[in-house]
Amino acid sequence: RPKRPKVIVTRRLPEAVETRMAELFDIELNYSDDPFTPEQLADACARADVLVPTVTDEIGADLLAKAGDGLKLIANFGNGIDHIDLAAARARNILVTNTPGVLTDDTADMVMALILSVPRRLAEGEKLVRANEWKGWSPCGMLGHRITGKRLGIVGMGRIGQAVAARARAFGLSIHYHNRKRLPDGLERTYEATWWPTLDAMLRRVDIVSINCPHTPETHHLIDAAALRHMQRHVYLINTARGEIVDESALAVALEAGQIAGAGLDVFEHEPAVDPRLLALKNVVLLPHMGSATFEGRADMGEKVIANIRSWVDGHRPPDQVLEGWL
Ligand code: 8YV
Repeated sequence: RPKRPKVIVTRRLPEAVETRMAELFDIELNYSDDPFTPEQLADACARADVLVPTVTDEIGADLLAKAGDGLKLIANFGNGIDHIDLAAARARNILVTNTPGVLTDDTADMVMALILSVPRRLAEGEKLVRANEWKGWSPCGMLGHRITGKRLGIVGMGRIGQAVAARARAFGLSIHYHNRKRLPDGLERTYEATWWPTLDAMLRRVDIVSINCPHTPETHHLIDAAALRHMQRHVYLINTARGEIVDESALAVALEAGQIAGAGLDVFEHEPAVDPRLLALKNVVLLPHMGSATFEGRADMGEKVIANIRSWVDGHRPPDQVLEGWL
């Protein structure tokens, strides 16, 4: 393995991360910060020993088929790796790493921010004040729904799901979760969580739904028109995971029809495009994929990427290697 590998980074990273990388590796940066075009990405794969992509880079089998023999590591700057064809990478002996753990708290905080914002109409109220349209306090003005005492259904009880559960309990929500694997007894007791072996059964019983699972072929459109029909009319849907887990068009239809009460979305099916029907609705809060966007988180992610590359250079297995069967 090259001692000073050629590392191509597809997006601008925090300056301190880039500086540290330049000390350690032969790095090439994308100074424009526009995502690479498919041609630029193919060129990077052809020339790099290590590629550092982000969620905005589609790394499919076609692209990897054109990769140079030098490309041996894809050190993703981010946790979700649904934009990388793992099987194609494996077939070419290219390792893939991600940055788990360091964006758990920030993402869970964003889930709570949305859980608090949507039922209590924060965005709507803020717009009213800014537009100079607020006529003053009134007993029935800006009424929303109470959070305390409601049932939260968490879809995907991994690190982030559990961090959401811990926070939500402090707000008086009861915790329900759907996960293929049930939590060990001790953890279930910690969150006083109720496990639902089937998603539909849980959706029928909870008041707020938070999506916290990865996007995989199995979870693609997990929340589709049928799943939305299982939810009660007062339900709020929160998605900070991946837009593709929700059928965005079906969600827009359900919201327009008042089939559910509202949604808080930080991710979309075709980012950065957002279904125009959602833009017209008052009862949704729409955020630009900023769940993990903290200075601290980005610095930690950079450190993880560097640690993964360094351990690969030293001939070790990178600490955050995405293993076969991670799904
Ligand atoms: C990251 C994310 O900012 O890590 C993830 O999976 O969705 C984001 O929070 C992004 O992936 C960076 O590549």
